[in-house]
Amino acid sequence: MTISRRKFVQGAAAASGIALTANHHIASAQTAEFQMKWASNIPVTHPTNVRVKEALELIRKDTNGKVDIQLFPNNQLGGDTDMLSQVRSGAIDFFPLSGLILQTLVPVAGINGVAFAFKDYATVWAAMDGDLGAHVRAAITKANLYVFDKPLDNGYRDITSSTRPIVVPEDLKGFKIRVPVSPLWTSLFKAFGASPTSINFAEVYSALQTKVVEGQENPLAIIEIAKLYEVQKYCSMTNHMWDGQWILSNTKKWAALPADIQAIITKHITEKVVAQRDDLRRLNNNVEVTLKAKGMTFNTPDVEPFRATLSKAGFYKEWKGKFGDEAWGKLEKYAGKLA
Ligand code: X2X
Repeated sequence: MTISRRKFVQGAAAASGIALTANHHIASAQTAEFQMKWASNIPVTHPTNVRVKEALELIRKDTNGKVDIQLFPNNQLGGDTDMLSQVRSGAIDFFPLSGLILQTLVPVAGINGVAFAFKDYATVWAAMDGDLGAHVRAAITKANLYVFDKPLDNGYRDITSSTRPIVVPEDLKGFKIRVPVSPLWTSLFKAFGASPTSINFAEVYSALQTKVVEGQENPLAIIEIAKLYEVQKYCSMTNHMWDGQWILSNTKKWAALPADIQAIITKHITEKVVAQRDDLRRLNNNVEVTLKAKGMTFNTPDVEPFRATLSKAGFYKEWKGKFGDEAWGKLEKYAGKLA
């Protein structure tokens, strides 16, 4: 009885081309011509995923249910390193990833993580939507991944700790800090004399809870949404780098989509990325109050000594050499002289 009713509903949905909201997933799973997976390393409540969900719904609607992209938030499909392999193999269709983690495959993609490069958001978006971003996207394409033009915002990153606030660069000496899996992140904290450990975001909360590491660094929105305040006491507003996510897709699977469908997906993704950037900037600016109420103690260090420490340690020189003159020139076009 149930089965035949369900079949009838599906048949009706398919015939009319109208998405049924109530039975939506059952209906679309049966009728969608393109069933695809969108993977994410952050919770479903993060503004990124709120906007992604809106985009996926509009894509379903505008393709009359032909394209059904399901969101798998919160590392449900694996940690970042694993999800990157899956988007390359085609097991995952869409995956937003930090340029710095993508650096393990596309070396120049880490360039926006050069410490203290972008003085404000106007500079970030001029660079990432301009020549610097275009340079990085060309390299991503060469590595055989499809990438959407506009990266998502993640935010300026700050350092949290369960043991001591980071006030001066010397406070980082020997500091056991989690960093994402990325050469630039490791090099940055080594240059400070810290003791960085590469850990995918999926394991960060437990690494902090069990004190495998003392601290980590992330934008405030992530610290709040992933509840890191439960296992961290201090937050030092170092703003040491801007981080964002390139929206990657499997090249073959993207190319297999009809042009009109590609256009619908691109339109909605692009519009929601613009909205996401606005949402996140606002949240990152306001969430300090919430985190203080949860018991975190904030300090705002003078960043000049941090920058000077990196210069002295040869951080900028090292990365200018690694990224090469062309890419570095494009970074300095926006950031000013760094090395
Ligand atoms: O892993 C992190 O720290 C996160 C969530 O900020 C990134 O995606 C880089």
